[in-house]
Amino acid sequence: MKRLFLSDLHLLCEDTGAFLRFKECLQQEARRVDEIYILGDLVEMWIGDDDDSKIAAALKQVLRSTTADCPVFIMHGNRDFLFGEAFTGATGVTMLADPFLTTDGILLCHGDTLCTDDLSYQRLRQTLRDPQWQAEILQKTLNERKVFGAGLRAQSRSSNANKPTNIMDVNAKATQALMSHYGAHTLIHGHTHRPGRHEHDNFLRLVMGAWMHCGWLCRQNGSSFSLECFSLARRYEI
Ligand SMILES: [Mn+2]
Repeated sequence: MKRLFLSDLHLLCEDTGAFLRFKECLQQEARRVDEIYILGDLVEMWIGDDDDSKIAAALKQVLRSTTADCPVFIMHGNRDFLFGEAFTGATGVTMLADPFLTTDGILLCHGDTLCTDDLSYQRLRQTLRDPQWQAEILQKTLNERKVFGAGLRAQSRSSNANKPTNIMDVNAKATQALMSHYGAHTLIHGHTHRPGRHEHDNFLRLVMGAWMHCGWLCRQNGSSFSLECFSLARRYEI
């Protein structure tokens, strides 16, 4: 099985290096791998499937053409928790529950549920993922949601700036408990923006980085996993 995993692209505009590399990456990899997984925070903020911005249209177009060649699975992150049925219908992607266990024992999650030391974030997450709260947000006009989304991003920046960095990483006990519960041998996640390969006693943990200074992906080829980073300034070539 050949799979490609991405996360935390935080795409903001359709004409940035990150967006162009994302497009090239999906176009090329869709012909080479069996499945593509995007484990949350694909975009910087998703304010609803009716978003009429250029990036929303460009994103849907890229995903639509990719799913014609290769199945694409997407997990909600803490920025794109409003991806809904209209989005999946327009793009052909399949949404995944968080966490998701593959048939070959790989556990996938965005990563934020494991940051249990960050109590204020966990409280916020409960609200953001509450279906009733989401339904109320989606009742607002598109313009109201644009303002709301910008406020949420600003709030995230300022609250994270004042937090000790260790509480924004995954909690070791929570991670171990999750892996034992699912009996998985490998964990792949993002969210923390701390890319790395961690060989734990009884499982491997691969953390994808955010697409800031470079692009990141995790590649599975059978039982081997590699973490790769690449320039966002030059055309993506396999
Ligand atoms: Mn995140």
